[in-house]
Amino acid sequence: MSKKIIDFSQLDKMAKEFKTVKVLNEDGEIIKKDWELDLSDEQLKELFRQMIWSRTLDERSTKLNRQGRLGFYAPTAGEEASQIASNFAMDKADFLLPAYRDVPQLVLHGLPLYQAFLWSRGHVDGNKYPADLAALPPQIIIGAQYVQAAGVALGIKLKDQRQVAYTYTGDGGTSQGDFYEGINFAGAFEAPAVFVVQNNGFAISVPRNKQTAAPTLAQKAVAAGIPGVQVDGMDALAVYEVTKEAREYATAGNGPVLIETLTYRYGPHTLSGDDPKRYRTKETDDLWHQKDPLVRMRKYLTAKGLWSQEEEDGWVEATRNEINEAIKKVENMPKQKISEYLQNAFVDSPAEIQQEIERYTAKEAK
Ligand SMILES: Cc1ncc(C[n+]2csc(CCOP(=O)(O)OP(=O)(O)O)c2C)c(N)n1
Repeated sequence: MSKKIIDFSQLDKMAKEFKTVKVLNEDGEIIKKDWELDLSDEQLKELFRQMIWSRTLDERSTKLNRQGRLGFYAPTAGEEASQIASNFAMDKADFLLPAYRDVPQLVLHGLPLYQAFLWSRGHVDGNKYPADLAALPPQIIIGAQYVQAAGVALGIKLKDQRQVAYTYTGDGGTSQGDFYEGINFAGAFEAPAVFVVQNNGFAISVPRNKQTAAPTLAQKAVAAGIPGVQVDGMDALAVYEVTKEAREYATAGNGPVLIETLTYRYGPHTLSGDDPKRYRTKETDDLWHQKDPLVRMRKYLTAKGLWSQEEEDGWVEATRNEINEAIKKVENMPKQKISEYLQNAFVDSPAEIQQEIERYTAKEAK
């Protein structure tokens, strides 16, 4: 008989239990047997239109940033299935707590595009949200939204509403204390939160396998006593289905769910000085391009007779026009006043800030 009491093979056994959920293969064919899709033809087209919108927004935002017309920008191309399909499973009344890369979901949830651009340019008006928008501004502090999402979800539960709070972080975010606190708290209070981890392989330049010894990020849910699921994050139908089920589970009063999406960002981490060539090879990029979520959906829709080049071109053009109008509006607005910026820092400004406000107000009046 072995003298060992601890079952050290438990770790490996557990990792194998977290299989990646997939629905569409790279040829756009449904691989799940007896699969019944929860989306009508119209909804499928709308989901794809939103994904095209997001890719177009990414391309234009990158150019606008390079022209000095946008400020902070975190590229999203490659992550459309993860971002847009998860958002597609949500309700308007659900509360979104986005991270800096989740601007597309925020705009689709109801933030006017010009305000997203204002946020990128550091203008306070970018944070003045319409009253009916259930969302917070994007968070730059990694993992912080997880704690806030747990709190918002508890609020939803106390008000007896059938909604969820949903939030996003990256793979790196799951190494933060806030991540564990958030999922633990929501689990303990059975708060209706949907936590999405967008595992795009890198936290800036740090590869996923250098960030944690955990074989999957989905299994981090186990310690919090909540369900965790890993899904192919380049497969819009799988992401949609998983998020929809997670939402139903949470709104039925069962508590939160953690979803890990396996995805990839084609561009740099942000446009503020990162060069992905220093830590990623062309071979890795090429491999992920073959899994592209748009190509996969296009093939699937074509086989169903739901796609045409003309229609897609029309969507791209409409998006470009929408972006042009939004950026023009932003550029025609009065410049941000420093006094106004300072007034937004506190409800009751401390004496030193008050002095600064007065100093700048006098300067700006000249
Ligand atoms: C608390 C905190 N620590 C460090 C940073 C600096 N930082 C910005 S992005 C980033 C990496 C995030 O990687 P990941 O969570 O995988 O998200 P991704 O950007 O890849 O979606 C870091 C460390 C920060 N913003 N906040």
